Amino acid sequence: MRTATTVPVPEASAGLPSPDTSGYVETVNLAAEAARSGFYERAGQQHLAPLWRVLGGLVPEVPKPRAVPALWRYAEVRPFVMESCTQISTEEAERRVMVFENPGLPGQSRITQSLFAGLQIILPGEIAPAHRHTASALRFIIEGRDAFTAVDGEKTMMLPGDFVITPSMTWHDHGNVGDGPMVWLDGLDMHIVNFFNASFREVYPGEVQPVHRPEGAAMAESGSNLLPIDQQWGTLTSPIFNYPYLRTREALDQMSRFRAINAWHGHKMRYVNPVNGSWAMPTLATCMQLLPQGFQTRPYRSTDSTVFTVVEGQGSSRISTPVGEQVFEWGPHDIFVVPSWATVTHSASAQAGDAVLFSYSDRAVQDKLDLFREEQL
Ligand code: GTQ
Ligand code: FE2
Repeated sequence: MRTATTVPVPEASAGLPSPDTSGYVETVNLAAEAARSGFYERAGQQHLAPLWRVLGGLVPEVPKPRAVPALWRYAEVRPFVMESCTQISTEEAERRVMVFENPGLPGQSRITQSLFAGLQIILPGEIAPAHRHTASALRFIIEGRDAFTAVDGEKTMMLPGDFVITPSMTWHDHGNVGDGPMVWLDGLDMHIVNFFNASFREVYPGEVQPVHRPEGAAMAESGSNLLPIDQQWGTLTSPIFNYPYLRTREALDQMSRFRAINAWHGHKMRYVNPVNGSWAMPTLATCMQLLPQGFQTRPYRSTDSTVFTVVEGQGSSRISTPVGEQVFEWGPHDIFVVPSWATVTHSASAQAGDAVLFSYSDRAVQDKLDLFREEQL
């Protein structure tokens, strides 16, 4: 794990008088605060608190994420994921996942304020039993083959680089029918769901759900720029639940041959829901980008904290926040996170071929709420 040496200190608890003045609006006379402590004390007994002591923190001038930039090298993380298999079975764990914890948000299962990320592993012959929940999940396949996920009665086999969706409240179980381990990155929106106290979860009566659709059914119905004329879709989640890397990579490769490159993103594509043209998932925005060998992006910042994982190539990302600047060197399967409003430039190494990065963020929510902002520097 690489991270900044400066990690923001958590705010002091609500004891009075508080030595922490970070939330005060600038106009408050701090010398006069002591004289007001009796008033604060009496108001507190009525569960009332003065806004002027906290307004600056409640409504900051610019985003001030607790989450810090961080990088996890796959070579350092993988041994722990493997060791988790000797510690616990999928049966006992329900899902065997090692969770990425942002150093600025310890103990909260958050890689950013709003996003969850973890590495899930399934060994040959294992099954992760069926359940469903309001939280949506994405799977980005890191290594292995011959493992499947089943979603509402349809199975899909997964290969490295595939982007697989588990929509809200769909029954899902995973299994490995191959002869080696399968590891994928789990991205979930449960922190967003829990922010609204809107979470439900149910365990399926039985280890796996019945499969009643042929493999490839969803792809046939909605994965070829064609949709059945007699079908309505009732959710905001894409009916395509596996976007195979083979097709994504081919699109990026062709694009890079004829299209002018974007100075801030390289060749960057968003995964879309073919039914409505919006993001593939209602809460999580997912993208794949190609940075040609030796290419360096111009500095960029946006309000969506973003999780990246490297699919191909090598390179580095320079990330600047108000507390400092860091350069993360990355290669295949490494995972790094860029917090809201941090400025980032990505560079693809001049030696290791084109770099390909998968990313997900909370932009799909911010777009719907008219909160998303970006700056191309
Ligand atoms: O695979 O169903 O990492 O429900 C967290 C919650 C994975 C899953 C996670 C889940 C799953
Ligand atoms: Fe789940």
